[in-house]
Amino acid sequence: MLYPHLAERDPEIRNIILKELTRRRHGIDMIPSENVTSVAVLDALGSILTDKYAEGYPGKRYYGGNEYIDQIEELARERAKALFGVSHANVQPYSGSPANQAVYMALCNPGDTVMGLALSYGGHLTHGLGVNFSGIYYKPVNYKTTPDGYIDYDGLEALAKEHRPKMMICGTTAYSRVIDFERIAAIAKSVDAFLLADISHIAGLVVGGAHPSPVGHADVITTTTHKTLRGPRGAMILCNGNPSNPLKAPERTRENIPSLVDRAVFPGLQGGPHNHQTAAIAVALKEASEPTFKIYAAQVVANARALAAALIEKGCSIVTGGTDTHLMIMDVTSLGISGGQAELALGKAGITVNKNTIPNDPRKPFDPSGIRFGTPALTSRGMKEAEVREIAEYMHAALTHSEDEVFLNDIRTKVDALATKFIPYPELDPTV
Ligand code: DSN
Repeated sequence: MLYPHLAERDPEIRNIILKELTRRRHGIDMIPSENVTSVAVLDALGSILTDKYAEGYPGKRYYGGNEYIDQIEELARERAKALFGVSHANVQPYSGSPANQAVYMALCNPGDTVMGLALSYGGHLTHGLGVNFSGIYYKPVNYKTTPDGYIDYDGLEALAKEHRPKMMICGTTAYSRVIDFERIAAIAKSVDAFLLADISHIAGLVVGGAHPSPVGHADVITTTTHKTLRGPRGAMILCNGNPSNPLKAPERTRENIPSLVDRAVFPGLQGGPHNHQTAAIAVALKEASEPTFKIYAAQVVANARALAAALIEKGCSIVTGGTDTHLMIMDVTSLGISGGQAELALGKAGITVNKNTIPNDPRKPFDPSGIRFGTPALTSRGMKEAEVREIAEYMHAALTHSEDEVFLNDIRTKVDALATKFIPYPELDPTV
């Protein structure tokens, strides 16, 4: 029986978890920031490590009894350093937004100018947006993409020269093309700005050799651990150099970035690290260093390319005309529907995507012109190009019959037949 202790203590919660597991088994999750972790990652995440307080860093804790927690955090740090090829890793950020917040705190003063890709053009809330801490406590300047959807590097350079930001951010949540870290680093250097690369979406592709690495170009790198990296929810901050004493305020220089980062995470922003999460990150990093992960990363991109090509063949409009990564954005307005309607229709057909703005979107973010979807989770389930081409058929059929409930239900039956051939978490059977 799955979750026997919950069955005894809280069957209500257990039943809802099983319903979610069943939903996942019978549908296809194409939200590109989601994935299917290994059951080993889940084991670490559900472990007794959650009970322990360990404020501080290995060897320098504010609580006793941390000899084994230290070993876990050290393993996670060492694995992160080896996998990404950096000399310092902080594995304590609770998630991606707190990791980015820590970098702001480490490298900028409130009121400093920061520059990132606009959210509505594929950036992130924390890359400089008025309603987020990044726009409330700092002065955001946003670069955009050109009308064809590629990052406007010339525009970025002109803005950097005009505004001379303290920190520039590269990294995306809804962008399907390779990021030219070298070019952005040269621009940051020319205006003496720190460069943060937020590789949350592409970290798994980077370590799997399917996207260039920002190491050697960016001053500091943040990543979540639960997207293409296929770990638990969580985040890491990576950089080069060695921390001195993180409890003394160091000068804001490039050499001091490791100390500045550590000090910003704790005691600057967080208290006790989530040790169960750290252990699960360590497990995911071990898995990502195995040769099969390279095959996974290459297949994620091959699947995304095959999906984009199949959709374009059917007349769908994919921003930039394709993808180099794990995701793509589709403009659905030529089909006579909005992004919200597309998300709903696909949901009824058993395919989960999210509505998303397209570059220079004339519509509002709550019901924009596009949808965002990708291949990390379905590739983890073992699907390849043939299955992805089948999915393109179902997506196109659903999108062109978005009002026809009977038709959508018929598609759902076909999606179910495909989904149940590639069950996520095959070790976890909700029916027993
Ligand atoms: N919410 C994440 C995503 O879906 O891309 C970014 O934080």
